[in-house]
Amino acid sequence: MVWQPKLSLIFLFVMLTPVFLRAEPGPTERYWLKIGAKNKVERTRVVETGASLEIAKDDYVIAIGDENQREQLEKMGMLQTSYPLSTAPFDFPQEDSQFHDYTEIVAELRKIASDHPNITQLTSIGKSVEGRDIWKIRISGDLKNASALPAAIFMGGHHAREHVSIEMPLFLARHLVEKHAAGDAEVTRLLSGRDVHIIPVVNPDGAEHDVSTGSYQYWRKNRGRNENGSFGTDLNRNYSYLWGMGGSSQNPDAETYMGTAPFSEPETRAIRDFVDAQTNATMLLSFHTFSELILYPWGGTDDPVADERDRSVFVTMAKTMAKWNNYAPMQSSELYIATGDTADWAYATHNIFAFTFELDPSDMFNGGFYPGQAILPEVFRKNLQPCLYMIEYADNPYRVLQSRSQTYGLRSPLLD
Ligand code: 0X9
Ligand code: ZN
Repeated sequence: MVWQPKLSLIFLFVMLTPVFLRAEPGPTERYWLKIGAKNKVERTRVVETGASLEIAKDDYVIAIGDENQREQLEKMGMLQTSYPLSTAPFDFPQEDSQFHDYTEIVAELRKIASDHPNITQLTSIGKSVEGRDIWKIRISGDLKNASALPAAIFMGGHHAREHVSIEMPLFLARHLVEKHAAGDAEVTRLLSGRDVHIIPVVNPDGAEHDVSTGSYQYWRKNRGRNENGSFGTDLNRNYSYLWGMGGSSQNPDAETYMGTAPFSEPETRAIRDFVDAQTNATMLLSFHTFSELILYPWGGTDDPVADERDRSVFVTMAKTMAKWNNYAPMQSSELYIATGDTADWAYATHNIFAFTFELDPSDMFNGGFYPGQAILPEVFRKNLQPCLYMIEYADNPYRVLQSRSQTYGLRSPLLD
């Protein structure tokens, strides 16, 4: 019911848009797909075609897919409506100058590092397919001993078109160093006992590709060349835990292409090698967009996390963080089953309490992947406390199971 009036609005927009502003439909045309799917079994069938699921409602989902996936879903009797992506009216690059492209990300990180040399270290953890460095900024109030301190890891930009997910970790880095420099008591206390690692963009090639033409490309994957000549592996399907066991595609053309092997991509290998070596890490947060969700393992299976205490930590943390950002907390597989994502791997392999946030906006009618820069301050505001909370509890995540007053004091600014 919601879809129809919106569709007609979009239709109107398209009809009024001068022809020269529209991309020519071609064989590689991709589509918004409205698909009838009432439960996670049906949602999983959708992602298994290789389409990427963007919005899940009670009885339908919105996905992005190519002609092939559109046909498959039609044959499966699930497709309700489809709509060419190239005519979607969410294209405001000229007004989005506050977003950072790769050069600006690097410049910003270099500035943060050179302005705050005593508490930061900027290193490349590896190179992308096209040879771009994947930068990580480390922030600690006690750099010399940081490896012996509890660590929290934040990352963004696995998916190219999810630019807000790059801005959030960049903001966090800026916030921490600036508050520290200003003598903010809470941040100074927090950083004095923690080792924070921030990787704003895991997929720099994809992010660049998405903005390189002056209009958004709706690109998701990395930019590796596949055997059939197509481009890209879905980096959030390329981690090793239960790789290829559901919710990802073997078709290189698909949005959710799993790659040729676990960690076949240099970008995921860089994250793997860094996290493997970071033996002090207990918390990890991977930012994505959009839908306003807090997701915790497992995402690759319906089974809940087996360890009861760990499960309680995940649930308690997700619910606590939801109070600040008002996102919906849930086990990842409740959204849909997808194997090979970052959080499942980090928890399965290293027992790290790993979360995925789907940041603002709530849906495509509020801008989808391209909501415009005006939303950024609000996204930063509501997601700052969840980040500080993860850093705070990195010393012993099981502390979240104790009552607040035992550990925290109700008047802590972190709980305001
Ligand atoms: O599908 C993804 O990789 C994430 N959503 S996105 O729209 N940003 O692409 C969600 C991953 C959640 N993990 C699982 N459901 N396993
Ligand atoms: Zn994503």
